[in-house]
Amino acid sequence: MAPSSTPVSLPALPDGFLPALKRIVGDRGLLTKAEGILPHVTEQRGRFVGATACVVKPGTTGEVAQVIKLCQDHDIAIVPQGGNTGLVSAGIAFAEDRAIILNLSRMNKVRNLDPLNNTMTVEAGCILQNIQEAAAKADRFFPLSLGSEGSCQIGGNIASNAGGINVIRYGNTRALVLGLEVVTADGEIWDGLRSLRKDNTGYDLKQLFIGSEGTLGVITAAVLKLFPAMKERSTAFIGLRQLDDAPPLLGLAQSLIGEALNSFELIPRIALDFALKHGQDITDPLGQPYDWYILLEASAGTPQANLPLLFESFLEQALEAGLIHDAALAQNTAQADSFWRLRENITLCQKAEGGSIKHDIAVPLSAIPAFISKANAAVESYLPGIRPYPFGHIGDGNIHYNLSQPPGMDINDYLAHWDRLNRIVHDIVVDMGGSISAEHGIGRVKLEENLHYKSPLEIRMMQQIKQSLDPKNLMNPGKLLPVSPRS
Ligand code: FAD
Ligand code: S2G
Ligand code: ZN
Repeated sequence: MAPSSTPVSLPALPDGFLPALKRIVGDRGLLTKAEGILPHVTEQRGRFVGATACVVKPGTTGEVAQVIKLCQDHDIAIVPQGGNTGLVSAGIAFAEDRAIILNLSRMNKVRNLDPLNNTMTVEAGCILQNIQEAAAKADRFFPLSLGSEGSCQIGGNIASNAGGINVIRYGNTRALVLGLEVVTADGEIWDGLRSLRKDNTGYDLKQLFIGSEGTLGVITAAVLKLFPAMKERSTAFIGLRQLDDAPPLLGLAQSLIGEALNSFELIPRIALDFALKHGQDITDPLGQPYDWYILLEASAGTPQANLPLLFESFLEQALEAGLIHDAALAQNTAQADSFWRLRENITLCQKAEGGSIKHDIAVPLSAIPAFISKANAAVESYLPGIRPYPFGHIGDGNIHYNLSQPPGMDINDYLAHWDRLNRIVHDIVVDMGGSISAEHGIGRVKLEENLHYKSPLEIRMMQQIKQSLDPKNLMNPGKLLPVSPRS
């Protein structure tokens, strides 16, 4: 069941707790008034509103450690928070969590950038876009890129193991982190900020915290991998004859363009229609309607790369093979950016059309056309008038299978179908050997669904790890794993 969204009265904080907190972080590091707290307890889509007595914003790793120790002493839970752009309510506190929110925004320094070692050491509160820009200034490339990059923070990206549009070439966040600094649940500072590609001295502890959704400790800094700056970029917006042609088209692109291929994104006609209707400065790149589009991009580190030639021969061969109807090859950066503006408008423009019940799923790439047609048939027979809105990172098997509210249906009547539609879609996904959360994580919103599908052994193993690293269950209780009684 989705989390409650009716804020209930909050248990008061123990006497002396707030003054002690203020002594650690000072006035500017503490929000206790409702208007200051509200944005921190409102989930991205405004679907759920949580509750907390205070938001604390430490300025240093030492302050984070002191805050955690204070919470330990008073048995107060902690919800770590970055940019609060998460989509599974993992970064907000709910009344029943009896937690404070520990927001990392003030820890936003780039501690070191070593172009020769191709590494960058950043604090958790660095906004992703600022990291990308700092890397570019040093003639390097940091490939993590998502629609929320203007406000999400690297600590949240790491804790949610974010994906985005460049995963087929560079992997998820998990593949981009070399070292972490973490404050553990008992307030110890673990300095794991190693900038090595090889370190085989025991368990790879950082991997426990990557994707842990704030349930094991607070990430305060990270060493990130950097790559050579991209000097050549080719971008195409393609109209498909049919969805079945997407997997062979990717195969052709990978065989002809090779590892220079960064992104391969699926866009359905309905998303283009919504973007043209609600978006700013959006044009239809092909000028006539197709049912499905692919936005793909390749890049190379050398300006003389023969990427444009490879790209053109790929498009010619795809046309000859009857895999595509039409294509627009961006003639300049402005045109390439206009294709991406369309893509990044998809979420916002769906919101403008009303309620969206979202499914962030992954199935084997070859199964995606079958999944979409099976899921469409299932949801349309369950709720006639519902509008499937499948888009996203088809290149790595991840589809955002979002369902737009039937026109004319009351939003609350529609959202009442949340659980039933989740189960219809997720049953099909799991039958196809897929995952019910490809990149957004579990949080609170998908907790029950995850428990339904994940093997009891996997849940037990995760609970054993949680129990050993956070025995008092203070770190983000009730997210990712079922709430276990506080010891
Ligand atoms: P928050 O939302 O603040 O927190 C997310 C999780 O991380 C929570 O569990 C929180 O407790 C934990 N956390 C945050 N900071 C820390 C820390 N320092 N230490 C420990 N735990 C911490 N996601 C994708 O993966 N791919 C996409 O393509 C994508 N596109 C998006 C597009 C839009 C328009 C929007 C609104 C969201 C999108 N997202 C996407 C979801 C979201 O942006 C990502 O999950 C992002 O990584 C969250 O970062 P954040 O800083 O906002 O984290
Ligand atoms: C994206 C955003 C969330 C959604 O844009 O790639 O991760 O499902 C998604 O709208
Ligand atoms: Zn995505």
